[in-house]
Amino acid sequence: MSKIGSANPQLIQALESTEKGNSMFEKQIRQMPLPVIKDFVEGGGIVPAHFSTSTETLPPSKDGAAVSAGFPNLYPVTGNSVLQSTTTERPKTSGKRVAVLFSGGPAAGGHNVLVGLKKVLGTQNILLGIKNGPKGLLEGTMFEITEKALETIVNTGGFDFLGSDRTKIKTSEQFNQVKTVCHDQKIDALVVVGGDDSNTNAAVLAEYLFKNVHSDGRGVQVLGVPKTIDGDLQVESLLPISFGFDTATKTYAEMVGNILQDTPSSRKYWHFIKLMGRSASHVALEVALQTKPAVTFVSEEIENRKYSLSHIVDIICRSVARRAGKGINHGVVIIPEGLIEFIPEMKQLITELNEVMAHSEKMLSETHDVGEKKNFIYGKISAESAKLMASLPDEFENMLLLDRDSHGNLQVSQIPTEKLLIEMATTRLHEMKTDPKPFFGQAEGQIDLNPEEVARFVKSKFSTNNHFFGYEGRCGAPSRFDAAYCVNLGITAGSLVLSGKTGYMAAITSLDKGGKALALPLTGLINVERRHGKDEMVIEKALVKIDSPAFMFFQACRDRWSREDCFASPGPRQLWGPVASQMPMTVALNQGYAGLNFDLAADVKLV
Ligand code: FBP
Repeated sequence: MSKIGSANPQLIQALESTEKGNSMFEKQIRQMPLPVIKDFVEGGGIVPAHFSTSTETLPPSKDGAAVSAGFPNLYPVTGNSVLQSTTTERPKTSGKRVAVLFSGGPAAGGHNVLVGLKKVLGTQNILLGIKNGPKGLLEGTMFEITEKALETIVNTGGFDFLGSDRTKIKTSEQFNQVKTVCHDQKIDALVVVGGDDSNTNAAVLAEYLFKNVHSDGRGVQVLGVPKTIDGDLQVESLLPISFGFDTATKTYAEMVGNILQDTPSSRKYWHFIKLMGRSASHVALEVALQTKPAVTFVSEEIENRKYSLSHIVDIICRSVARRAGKGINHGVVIIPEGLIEFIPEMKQLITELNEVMAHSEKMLSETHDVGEKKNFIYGKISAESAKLMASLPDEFENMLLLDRDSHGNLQVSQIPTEKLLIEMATTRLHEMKTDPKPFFGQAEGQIDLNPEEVARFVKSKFSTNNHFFGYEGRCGAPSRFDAAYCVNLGITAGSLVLSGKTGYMAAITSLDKGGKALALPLTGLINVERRHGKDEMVIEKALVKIDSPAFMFFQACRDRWSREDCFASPGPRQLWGPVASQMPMTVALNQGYAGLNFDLAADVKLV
């Protein structure tokens, strides 16, 4: 026992024992039983279910002919048909070696996918964990996941047990490497836990490994599990959400709620908060519904209504002026991470930059002088895009030239959109205060303040703070929703393996009524998209629909939230008690559920 000054040695010992993931909280959550869909429970334990064709199908892909030609082995088997769990008989498969990997950014709940898989595979099959994502698959670095390991990882956040990375398996050399690893390590099935790009990779692997991997002609089954905090892997009523979204949005909503509570207390700041979520605005919309800030941008609306950067600044300044007119000199603006890519003029510029950068990769990587790089790029893009790019502050212009990720996407998390909007809003508000006349009045486009309110606005101060909430939301302990959802997704993926299926992604629906396990055919999700300067077959990102119930509800409330303080603070995510069973508001609204509570049948003790 250590002795430190006059501190009580018993307390010192208790504090030292919390190291390495043993805080009181972590010890408690490992004990938490979770609800499991009734098809997977028998005699109080977890058992696999068979999967057979359901009455549901995916809507036909607009690129069906190309997909069928690109997946000659898989498409005739999986096509567009959705499978559903059935309990008339249970798979009795044994002796399978199943390898699982995490791909892409972390998302809370991943460890519980492993728990679900291990539980359903049982002791008669082997679960192997691939280290460091697709890169580890290429290298063949894997180890057996034991029952004992589950006791440490169950209900904990992060992907640290296996690690992850963003390697895209795309060359024939890489596919051969995977084939060799699977052959040498006698792998019967691979489970890819990832987002839209990683599940696209899973589809391609399922096709490539369909047969002739092992000496008896057998292939390797490949199954996907939908992960991403961005929430952009959804398929209407067939896949309500990806895992990780609920924990991330609850984490951000707590922080945004705290800031909102600070604003009328300190009464002097406008906070510009950018929220992670890459392209889609699901995260921003969910956090807005939970917290009700003054201004929230939804990128998809901006693209749909063709708003310019200047119009976006106008929306902010209207809210600032209206509130200042009433003596409210504070507020919160929520900005989705991918906003700039959705402003039509910026989108055009970024698309042109992506093409130039994809086709001149070698030349650009060999040029170290930033000026020379810029001159080269300016010479390759259209005059309008060059003009827009030159008009942006230097810092912002440089950010647009950052290296792309392995999928050819701009790394939008690095772009300081919140700072750009602060700069532009400050300039515009200065103009409005210097010469208010054209901006205020009853005419169309003017702000409807009376002279007294205008005078109050002119005298007001606009002090700002900027934040980016991103990584904070990805690895915390999973919310009860994500913890339960992931165990069930893992059991679904494991059941599909034991039922001999390949080329499917696990999904859970009817989240408000006991849950229903589905398998979505990956080929049915694939479309042709322009990526990395060429047409590629990919799973389309599910963006926010501006005619969706969630967006329309937000639209109906936002004018009120913009003019006065209507905010709510959802508080920290709860793992026990009545608030713990709350699902994302956007999911409940879009799925047409009557309430916010999720219900996945009976609680099962996992370790
Ligand atoms: P995935 O799509 O792989 O789940 O990653 C999502 C995400 O968290 C985005 O929201 C964000 O833009 C990106 O990862 C950040 O990536 P990185 O971890 O490479 O910085």
